[in-house]
Amino acid sequence: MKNSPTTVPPTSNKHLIRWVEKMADLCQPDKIHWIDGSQAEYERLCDQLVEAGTFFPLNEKLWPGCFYARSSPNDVARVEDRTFICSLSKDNAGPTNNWEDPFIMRRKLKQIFRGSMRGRTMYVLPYSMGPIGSPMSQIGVQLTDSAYAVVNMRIMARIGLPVFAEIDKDEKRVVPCLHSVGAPLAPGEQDVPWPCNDEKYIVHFPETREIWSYGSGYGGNALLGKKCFALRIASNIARDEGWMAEHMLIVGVESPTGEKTYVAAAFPSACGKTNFAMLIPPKGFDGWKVWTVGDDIAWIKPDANGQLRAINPEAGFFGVAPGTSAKTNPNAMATLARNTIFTNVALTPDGGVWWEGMTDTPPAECTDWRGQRWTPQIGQESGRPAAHPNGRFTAPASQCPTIDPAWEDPNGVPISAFIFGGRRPTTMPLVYQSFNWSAGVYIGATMGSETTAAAGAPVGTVRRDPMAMLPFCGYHMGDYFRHWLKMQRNLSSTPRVFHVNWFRKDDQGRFLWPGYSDNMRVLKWIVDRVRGRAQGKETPIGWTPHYEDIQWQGLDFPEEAFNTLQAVDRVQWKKEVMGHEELFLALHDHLPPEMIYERELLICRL
Ligand code: TSX
Ligand code: MN
Repeated sequence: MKNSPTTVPPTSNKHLIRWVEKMADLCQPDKIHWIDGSQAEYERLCDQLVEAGTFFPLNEKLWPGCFYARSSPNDVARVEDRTFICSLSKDNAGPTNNWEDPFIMRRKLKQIFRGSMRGRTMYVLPYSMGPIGSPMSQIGVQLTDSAYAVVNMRIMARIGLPVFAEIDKDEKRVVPCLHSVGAPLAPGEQDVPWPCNDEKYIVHFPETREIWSYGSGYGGNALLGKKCFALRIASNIARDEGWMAEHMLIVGVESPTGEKTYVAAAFPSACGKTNFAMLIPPKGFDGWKVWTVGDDIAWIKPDANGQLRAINPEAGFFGVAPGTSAKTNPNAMATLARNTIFTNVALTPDGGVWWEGMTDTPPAECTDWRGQRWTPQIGQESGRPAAHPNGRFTAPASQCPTIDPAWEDPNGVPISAFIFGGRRPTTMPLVYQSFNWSAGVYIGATMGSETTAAAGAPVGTVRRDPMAMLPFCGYHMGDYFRHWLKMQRNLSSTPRVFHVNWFRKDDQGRFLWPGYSDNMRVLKWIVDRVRGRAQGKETPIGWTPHYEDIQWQGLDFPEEAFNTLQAVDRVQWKKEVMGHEELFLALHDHLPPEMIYERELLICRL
């Protein structure tokens, strides 16, 4: 073979070796590097990225072990319109996914990947989503020409030799993932700090369980273990095997007596999911602790006793930086204080990082995410933020002060409740509990956030995002609801289902609820309900807490304000239910009848 490997394959898996050779033949890299996952290798790759101008090492005193990167301005986020589900039948992908015929797409991909890695190294990156060896874990191998993707994946997943060993153990099935930034180099051509291509393809083959990603080096487009595998491909595997791959955080709530209750929660974007995953109880909650298991993805499976158990398939946090501060999320700030990769935030003159919302006063001067000089005045005049709104930190989960002692338990943690939420200025009370499982699935299926000016759609309408899975469900959304309903069959008891809304406003546009730490008051009621300790008040939409069911110690929140916050307005709710129809029409032929029944029941109760 022309591409003589620079390192010897640390695997005996013939299928894997043959696939690597085939893909190298297609992509024509200069070198092949089998990733061992060691610290020394990580440091060499980081040095190389510094050499290439992709990474700036941060001030070792202020930000030990941290690096700073700026992406190309045309590669700053996931590209949903370039994301494809290539199932054999279009019907299987459903109306909420972009579908392309797998044969046509394969032909197209072979064409664009041909020679795409010329002048670059192809890294063979084996990774385990979930603790290595856990019966709930899954293995992928990502071939990539991006060292940036490799070092980020080392934080976000378990990678390297132990994963090869796991593959070799019993010829485990791996999900092949091919990734190229789509920027081959001619002989002697000078590379750019952030190579990528204007034309992007994020492609999933659910039947053959493959991922092909082209043209982007950023986030979910390039760290293929995360959204591509752990959600889009895994949702297909989970449906076939009777488990759930969900876009959910997982927390463990510990009471003063040491009783531990785990819940999983799904929120649309911009609801502060990572903040909630790292919540610190407020004053008045002595002895209560919230432990973090994960902030983004949960793989959830019934155990032999019919109890749902969940793992966090990730090993790090790929969090949105803007808005993260010592006030909004001290645990995140502690987590990202070292060994963290920052992308598309601002660089300060002392070799530190900054982003909007990190401190009350911005630095007098810094370099913005585009590499240009930025001062508060320039920001004000140009309207440009110093950090990109989707600027990120990649930080090891193990560094989180509240990381749960059981976060790497191979058997997962027992899940007692699901929480759905959304950003809803009206209609939705702070918290309510569904009457039963199918009513709960209905709540998840119809959840969403009200659109803001930033979101594109007309302001003031609700953008539905079922279970926060709209961009991540790798098959038909109607079948996905069906799968949720069917899960009940393998459970001894179903988790309790709740809906929360931290974002209800008064008619002056002010938030009615302080949020953040005070969300613990809601979480405690949820735990008390799960444990059969707290009262519920029956309303048309579900059970809500009485004022006295909430622990108010440390917060002056009058009963009248609480009643406003919890109000179920029949007029608003009738409008709300009408709004559910839109999504259901789009899914009509795959929509489980239970969803129609639940809607009718809700209308009757209203
Ligand atoms: O993350 C948030 N959470 C969850 C925290 C565990 N945010 C930030 C959302 C953007 C990512 C919130 N914003 C929350 C919240 O609970 N609530 C709000 C709305 C809010 C904002 C500011 C105040 C109150 C509510 N400030 C004062 O009352 C002073
Ligand atoms: Mn997410």
